[in-house]
Amino acid sequence: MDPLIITCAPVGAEISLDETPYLPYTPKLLGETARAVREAGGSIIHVHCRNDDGTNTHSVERFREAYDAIRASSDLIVQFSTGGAIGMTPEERASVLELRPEMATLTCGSVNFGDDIFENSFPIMRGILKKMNEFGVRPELEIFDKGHLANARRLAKEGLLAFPQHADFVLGVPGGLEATAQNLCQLVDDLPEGCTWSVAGVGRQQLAMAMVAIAMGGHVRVGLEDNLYYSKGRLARNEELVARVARVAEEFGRPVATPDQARGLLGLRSLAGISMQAAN
Ligand code: KMH
Ligand code: ZN
Repeated sequence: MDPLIITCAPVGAEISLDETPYLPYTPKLLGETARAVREAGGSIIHVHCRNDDGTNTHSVERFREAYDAIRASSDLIVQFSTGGAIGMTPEERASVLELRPEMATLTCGSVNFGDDIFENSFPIMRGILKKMNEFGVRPELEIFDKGHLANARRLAKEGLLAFPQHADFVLGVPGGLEATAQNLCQLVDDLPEGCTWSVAGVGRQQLAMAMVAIAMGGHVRVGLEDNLYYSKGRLARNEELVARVARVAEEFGRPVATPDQARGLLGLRSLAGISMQAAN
C-alpha cells in the first residue's frame, strides 16, 4: 500500500472560539499549527480563515497571510477551502483561488448541513471549477453524499474536470451520508478508475473512519473542523489527532507520506516548482 497521506483541517467554519481554546484562528496560529502538524506526520493542511474576533472570512488578504505563515513554517501541501461558510456567496468562496494554492476543495453537490443548506448547484460548481482551471489549482472533490460522485462525473463529461482525481469523503455531517464502513466501501467502489481518496469522519466517527481507511489503502483527514475531541470529554489539539493516526498507521505497516511524497501520489509538482504568483 502507498504511504498514508494525512490531511489536517484545523479550523473549519463552524466551531466558535468559546468551544475550544485550541482553534488556530489567526494566520500566526495557523503557521504554528502547520509546523506541529508536519512534525506529527501530516502532509496537507485544509485552510479556512477567521477574523481576529473569530468570525469567518474569505478575504483574499487574510488567506494570503495564512498561506505565507504556513509556508514560512512548513512544506505542507496547502489546500484552500472553497466551501467557506454557510451564507458566503459563490464569488466570495472562489475568490481565494487567485492566490493559486496547490489544491482547493470542490464540494460536488448541495447537502443539508445541520439546519442549513450547503448550496452547491451545478452553476456554482462550474463557476468554482472554471476558476480552478484558470489558476491551475488541483481540486479535491468533497463528497458529502452518494449522488455527489455522479455530479463529479457529469462535470467531467462537460469537460471541466478530468479523471482520475483525489476525492475526500466527508461522512457524518447531519444531513449528509452517515459515517459507516459500509457507506465508505460503496463510495470507494463507485470512484472512477485511478482516483485516490481520503475520509473525514465527523465527530466521534473520526477515528473509526480513519482506521477503516488505513486498512483499505485510502487516506485520512482529521482536525478540529470535523471533530473537537480527542476522547470523550477531552478537547483535542490538531497535532494530537494527526499524531494518533500516524501512530496507528505505523502499526498497520503504512508509514506516513511526507508532503513531497504526497505530491507525488496526487500528481502535484514538488514544492521546489511552486510559487504564489499572485502574492508577488
Ligand atoms: N463549512 C462548510 C459549509 C469545504 O471546506 O470545502 C463547508 C466546508 C467545505 O467546510
Ligand atoms: Zn472545510
